[in-house]
Amino acid sequence: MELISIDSDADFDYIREFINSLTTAKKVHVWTSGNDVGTEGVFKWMSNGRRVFSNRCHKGQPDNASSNEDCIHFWHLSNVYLLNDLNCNSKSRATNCNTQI
Ligand SMILES: [Ca+2]
Ligand SMILES: [Ca+2]
Repeated sequence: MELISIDSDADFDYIREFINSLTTAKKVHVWTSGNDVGTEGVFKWMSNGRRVFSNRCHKGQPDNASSNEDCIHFWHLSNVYLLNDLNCNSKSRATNCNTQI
């Protein structure tokens, strides 16, 4: 299994629409490969090492809440999916998206 990396706004929009189409009844977290495990505050995609763009994050995110959030996921909040950092071990309503784009 490979977690997704997102290289452009167009890819982001495509993936978000895909996630929305799959989870109409129950909104879930969808993990991506983005993380700041290597250097706190510097988020990179695991597969290619490119920086995660921050213009598609929820307001105030990423916030490294409780100094323990290193993994990027799609978070459905205020009726929209945007990115957020979350504890990598969180299992709350989580799923994976390993579709090749
Ligand atoms: Ca972090
Ligand atoms: Ca967060």
